[in-house]
Amino acid sequence: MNPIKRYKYQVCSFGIILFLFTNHSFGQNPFILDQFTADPSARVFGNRVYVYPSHDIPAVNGRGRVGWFCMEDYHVFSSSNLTEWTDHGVIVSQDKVQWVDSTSYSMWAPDCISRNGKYYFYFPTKAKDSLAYGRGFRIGVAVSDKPYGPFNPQTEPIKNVQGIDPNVFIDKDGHAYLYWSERNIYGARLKENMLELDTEPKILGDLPTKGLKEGPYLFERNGLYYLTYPHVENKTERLEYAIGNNPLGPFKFTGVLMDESSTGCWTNHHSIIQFKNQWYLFYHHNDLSPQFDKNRSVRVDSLFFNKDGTINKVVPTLRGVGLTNATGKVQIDRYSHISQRSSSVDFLDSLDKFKGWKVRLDSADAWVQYNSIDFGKKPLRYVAVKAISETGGILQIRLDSINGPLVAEVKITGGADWKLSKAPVIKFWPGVHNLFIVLKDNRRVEADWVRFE
Ligand code: FUB
Repeated sequence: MNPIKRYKYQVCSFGIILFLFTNHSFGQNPFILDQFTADPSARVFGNRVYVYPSHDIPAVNGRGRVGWFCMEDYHVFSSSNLTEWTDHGVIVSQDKVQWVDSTSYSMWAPDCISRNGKYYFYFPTKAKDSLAYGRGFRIGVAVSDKPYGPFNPQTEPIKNVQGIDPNVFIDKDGHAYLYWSERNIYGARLKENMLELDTEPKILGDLPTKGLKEGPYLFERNGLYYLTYPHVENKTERLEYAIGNNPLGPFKFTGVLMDESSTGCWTNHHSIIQFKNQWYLFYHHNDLSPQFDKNRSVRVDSLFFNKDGTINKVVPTLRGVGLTNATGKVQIDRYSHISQRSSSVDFLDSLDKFKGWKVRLDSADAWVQYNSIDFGKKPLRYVAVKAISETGGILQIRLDSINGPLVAEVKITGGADWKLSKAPVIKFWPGVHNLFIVLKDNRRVEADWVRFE
């Protein structure tokens, strides 16, 4: 093959590979829809956000402990806009790390950080030799030249660290710190090599003493060090934070940044990053597994600070972050708001939840609102709705308010199957708008998505 042809071939195959790995989730929550993901550690490397989550899989007899967490490997996901995510595949798995008990399925919450052109991936799990390493969790490190691997696991876990949920922070003076939890939250300085402790571990306080604390995540903003962590104050974990003037504290409990999950998901685990001048909270719920909270899904919402440095509580949304392209499938079941009366959301297929959700509008004037759709500049002439309605029904599509400009009136044909119904766009409005879908009469319609063409 001549060099130009080879180049074209490589570009083309890279494109195909990227396409295959791209999960078009359009920034809604949860944002990874083809597998369970939990404990998202988000990092900005270059101009992309990388998310290193745990990878929940259902435990079955012979694989993990039924009814408990079950994880055998880690994937990494990345995005340049927080709306389209690329799954880079498996980066570390329990059967490829020398010291790990590959029957334990305990590859819990990880973290990753970059230093001097290398990427250090920290993961907690159980060792196969409990006499040498103890019975609890140890923390290992795998090293790579790229944020998406391949990662090369060290042959031994980090000495003098026993616990879960590693988190790493590098301060402005270049010192690196490792945090982890084992009922309490611990911290210690790391050596320059990022693989060994430089100081004795210390318990970080002054945090609430009652109830489990785990999942530490430390960041710095305007000279304040924020130690954030999940804590069970009542029944399930909520996210709290404490502020200090030093990476190892002391930290003073300051407040709650996310309340307990309304779904009853017992765990929450998070990370906080600034990307393109906006702060974001990554966390998890059990959206794709409402009956079993050990199969979780990662989410992201915007986070805002008050002038005094305190954090505004983040309220979980389905809509998530970023703009959604009008020409993609707008998943209106991930709504911004929905009418209190005569509307609901359910799974498309109760036996295969990975197929996603649908919105049901039952009687006249029931509506669903989906914010921040980018219509671009080039006129779009049709709107298509994937919907089902036994009787047939009419959906009005309006912009920016429930009585805003009527963009289209879509007649949904009656029948027992899902169909694509199309209608012409009455007037095209360029730019970014909020979309309102309103049921015109009392004939029930269920809709999966809306797309402009
Ligand atoms: O994912 C397993 C464990 O659940 C994590 O290590 C904890 O932080 C909790 O999210």
